[in-house]
Amino acid sequence: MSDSQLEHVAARLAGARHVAVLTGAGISAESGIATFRDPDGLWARFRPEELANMDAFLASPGRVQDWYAYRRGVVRDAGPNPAHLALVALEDLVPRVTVITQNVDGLHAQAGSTRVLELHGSLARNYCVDCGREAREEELAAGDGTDAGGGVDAVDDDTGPRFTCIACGGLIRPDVVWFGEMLPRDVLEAAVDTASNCDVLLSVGTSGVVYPAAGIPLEAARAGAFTVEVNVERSAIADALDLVLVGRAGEILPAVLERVRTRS
Ligand code: BJW
Repeated sequence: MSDSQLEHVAARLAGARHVAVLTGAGISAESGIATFRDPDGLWARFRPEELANMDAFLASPGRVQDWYAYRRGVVRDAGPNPAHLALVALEDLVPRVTVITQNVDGLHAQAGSTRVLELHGSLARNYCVDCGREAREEELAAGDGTDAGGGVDAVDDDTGPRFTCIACGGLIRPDVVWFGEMLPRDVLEAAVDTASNCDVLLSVGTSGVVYPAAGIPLEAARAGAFTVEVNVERSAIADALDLVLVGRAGEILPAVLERVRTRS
């Protein structure tokens, strides 16, 4: 990442009316939350098809529930990092900032971002697959972060359901989007609309391999926005974007923000 690249991005941001930011697991990596596809990421240890789809859940509900209980525990102990906070601060420098996140950890809202679109749902919500009733946090708390439900190794054991609905006995699942499932229609529509109408789009910490999310920066590029990637390595969509800033989001975003601030 060169000085002139940073200046270029800062100049574009300073002149923008609407900035869209697509984020992926990489923005939370510096908060201590594992990504999916990095060498030490979640998929290095577990196969997505065994955990992040409905068939896997119905075949081994306890295993999948344990995995999510473990991840809820990790997220509960984590907090926003300088990358999340830089996006919050950007709201004071640009008329409109919309964060479109694939993350289910809630860290953008926790940091203070005011316009957040959660494409893949949230770990914080859980519901019954039979009656649709939302399970309250205290109904799941017992399994979070404990030996029974929390240890990441617990997902190696094939168990029966750990959490069932107190109203109907159905299986409780996280309100996240698994492979083969539709994204929430209103959220996806708002995200595509944002991409089509922004002046600048930042794609931060995503591998750009999961669709339709990976299509959001491509739509922004098609619509004429200035598109920038921030990633420790070039993603699958990097070639389609205007500029790639290689490095950690927690270092690059605060540095860019500082330069926008000096221009304002
Ligand atoms: C840093 C960093 C630092 C590290 N600083 N950077 C078109 C083509 C092909 C396939 C499809 C297609 N359209 C749809 C599909 C099918 C499928 C799909 O995309 N498959 C591909 C993988 C092949 N998509 C779906 O099924 C979606 N649904 C759908 O399309 O519905 C319509 C439909 C229905 C039925 C049939 C067909 C279509 C749903 C996708 C749901 C994804 N769900 C998950 C799990 C969510 C719940 C959970 O958390 O458990 O979402 S999978 C996982 O991947 C998670 C993430 O949000 C998502 C993206 O991952 P992300 O965020 O990019 O993380 P990583 O780990 O991949 O990358 C991290 C990046 O950070 C890396 O690049 C690092 O370098 C970087 N990094 N540290 C900056 N410090």
